[in-house]
Amino acid sequence: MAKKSAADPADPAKKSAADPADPAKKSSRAMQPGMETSAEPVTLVVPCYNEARRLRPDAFVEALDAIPRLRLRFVNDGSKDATLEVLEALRARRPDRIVVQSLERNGGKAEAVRRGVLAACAEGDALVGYWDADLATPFDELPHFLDVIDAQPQVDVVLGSRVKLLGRQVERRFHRHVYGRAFATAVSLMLGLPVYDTQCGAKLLRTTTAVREAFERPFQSRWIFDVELLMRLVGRWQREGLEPSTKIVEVPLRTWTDVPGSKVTPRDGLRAAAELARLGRTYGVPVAAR
Ligand SMILES: Nc1nc2c(ncn2[C@@H]2O[C@H](COP(=O)(O)OP(=O)(O)OP(=O)(O)O)[C@@H](O)[C@H]2O)c(=O)[nH]1
Ligand SMILES: [Mg+2]
Repeated sequence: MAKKSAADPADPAKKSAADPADPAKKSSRAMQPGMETSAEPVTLVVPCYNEARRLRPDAFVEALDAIPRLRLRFVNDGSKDATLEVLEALRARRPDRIVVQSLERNGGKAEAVRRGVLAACAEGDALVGYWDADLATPFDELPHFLDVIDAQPQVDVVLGSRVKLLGRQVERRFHRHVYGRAFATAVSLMLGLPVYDTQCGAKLLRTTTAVREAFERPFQSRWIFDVELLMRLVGRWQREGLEPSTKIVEVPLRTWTDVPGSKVTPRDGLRAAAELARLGRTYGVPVAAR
């Protein structure tokens, strides 16, 4: 069950255009692009599985203070450690901007994100994203995602992309980088789209009917649900006569850090390859309009 903040009726996450008390509706001239308080609020779902030791509560509070339109929905994925206590303490620091949703049993990141996104959609949020709890992608990157989605109404999906360029701090372990490049090349052939990075843990979505419906059914994939999400969307857009390459934008990150404590093992890499083959059988190669 979703654990809502005590101040639920006044929850600014439940925005309505007519709510003058909503801080997200007040205008501010001094903010940087993507941070305007007059802009549409955005809810980020943060899946958390046994994150008690890795979570940096101050970083989340700082982000909320720096980006007035931001709300956070943490989904505790049946953690066995003190994650829920840590999240509740964090929520108490900004109770009107943070929701903690707790799932009884560990269902994996895909299901945790799916449940969080569906709950945010049910609240009527027009912009929803998901962001890994380890903050491998720092919140400083979020305004760039918002700039894209604010400025381009036809764009429904913004993907963080870990492109290793000179002058940027994108530090991935060598073997993860090489495996990631091979994986992404296979995915782009399957999608029929030149996507560079589907597996970055930072994504922003406009909750159109297509996007909402893409989260309705559980994902068959546990490890590469981001790919399955794109396959669902690409198939649907093609069916509706929309060009998928106009609906998705990748934002190259300036900073991405390989945060220690990842629960992903080399065996998961093999599982991901097997899941990709299975997704190809389900959604077609390249993804077909069906
Ligand atoms: N691994 C794992 N992560 C989960 C699960 N449920 C939720 N998560 C969250 O998913 C996010 C990603 O987990 P990480 O262990 O950092 O894995 P990753 O970022 O995909 O892989 P790295 O690139 O190695 O960091 C974190 O916010 C986790 O707390 C789960 O069952 N397993
Ligand atoms: Mg990580």
